[in-house]
Amino acid sequence: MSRRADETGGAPDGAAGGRPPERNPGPPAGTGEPTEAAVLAETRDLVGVARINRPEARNALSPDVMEMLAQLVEAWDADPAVSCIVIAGGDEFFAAGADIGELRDRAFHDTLVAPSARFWPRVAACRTPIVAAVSGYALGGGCELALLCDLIVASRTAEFGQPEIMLGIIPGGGGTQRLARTVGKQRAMEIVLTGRRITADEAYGLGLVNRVTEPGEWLDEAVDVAQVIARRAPIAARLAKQAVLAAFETGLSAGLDQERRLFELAMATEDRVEGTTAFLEKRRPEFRGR
Ligand code: CO8
Repeated sequence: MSRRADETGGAPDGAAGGRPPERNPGPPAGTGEPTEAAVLAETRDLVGVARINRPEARNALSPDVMEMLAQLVEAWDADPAVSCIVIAGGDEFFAAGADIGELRDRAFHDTLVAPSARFWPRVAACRTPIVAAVSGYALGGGCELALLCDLIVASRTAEFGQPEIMLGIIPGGGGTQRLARTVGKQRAMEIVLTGRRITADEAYGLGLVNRVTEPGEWLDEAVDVAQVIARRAPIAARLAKQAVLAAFETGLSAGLDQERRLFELAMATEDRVEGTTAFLEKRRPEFRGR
C-alpha cells in the first residue's frame, strides 16, 4: 500500500474516505456553535496540520480547542495517510495558555474532571511524530503544548513562558516536568518561578526549540521538517519516537532494554528489507509502512 495522502485520503473526523476538510465542521457535539472552527485542519502530503484559531482570545486553550485538537491528533494517529503532524497557531499567537476566565470560574471539584486533565494524556499517547510550529506567544498551556510536541520550529517572533505563577497557580500541563527535562532544573526554575518570557533565540540557546525561522516562514519550515519525517519509514519513525521518549521515563539500563526491543521490532518490518536493499542498490527506498 502506498502511503501517499492523495491516494489514501483520510478524515480526522473519522468519516470514511476523502481528505480532511480545510476547516473543521465545528466543535464536538454539545459544546456550542462558534461562527468559525476553533481549530482548522488540513493535510499537506502525508502531514496533518492543525491550527488553533481563536485570535479573539489569543488562541487560549478553551475546552473546545482542546477537544478538537485531541480528536484530530487521535484520528491522524490512526490514519495511514498521515505520517507526521504539525500543531500550529497564527502569526501572533501560538496559544496564550489555558482560558483564564474558565480557570477563574472553575470550582475545585471541577478541576478533577476538567477537559484539560484528559487532553494532555490524549495528545501524549500519539505515536505519530508531532512538530509544533510556533509564532508569537506560547504561554502557559501554550508553552506546555509546544513542549509536548516532539520538535519545535519557532518564528523569530516567538515568545515562550510559564506565567502561571503570576495568576496564583502553577503549570498543570506538564510544564514543570517537560521544561525541566528539556532545559535543566535551574533554567526551568527561573522560567516557572519568575514567569518571565523568553525569546525564540533564547529558547534555541536553551535547546527548547529545534529551528528559528524568519517571520512568515515558520509554518512552511515546520511542514517541510514534518514532510521529511513523513517520508521516512513510518513504523520506524514511531518506534524511534517511543525510544527517545523512553529516555524521559526510565533509567539508562531500562531505556537501553526498551531501545533494544524496539530495534528488534524495526528489524521485523518489510521497510527494513526495503531500506537496506535500496541503499545497497543505490536507489531511493519506497517505504510502505509494513
Ligand atoms: N485566556 C483567556 N483570554 C485571554 C487569554 C487567556 N489565556 N489571553 C488573552 N486573553 C484575552 C484577553 O482577556 C483579552 O480579551 P478582551 O479583548 O475581551 O479584553 C484578549 O485576549 C486580548 O488580550 P490582551 O489585551 O492581553 O492582548 P495583548 O496582545 O496585549 O497580550 C498576551 C497578549 C501577552 C498573550 C496577554 O494576553 C497575556 O499575557 N495573556 C495571558 C497569558 C497567560 O497568563 N497564560 C497562562 C494561562 S494559565 C495556564 O495556561 C495554565 C495551564 C494549565 C494546564 C491546563 C491548560 C489547558
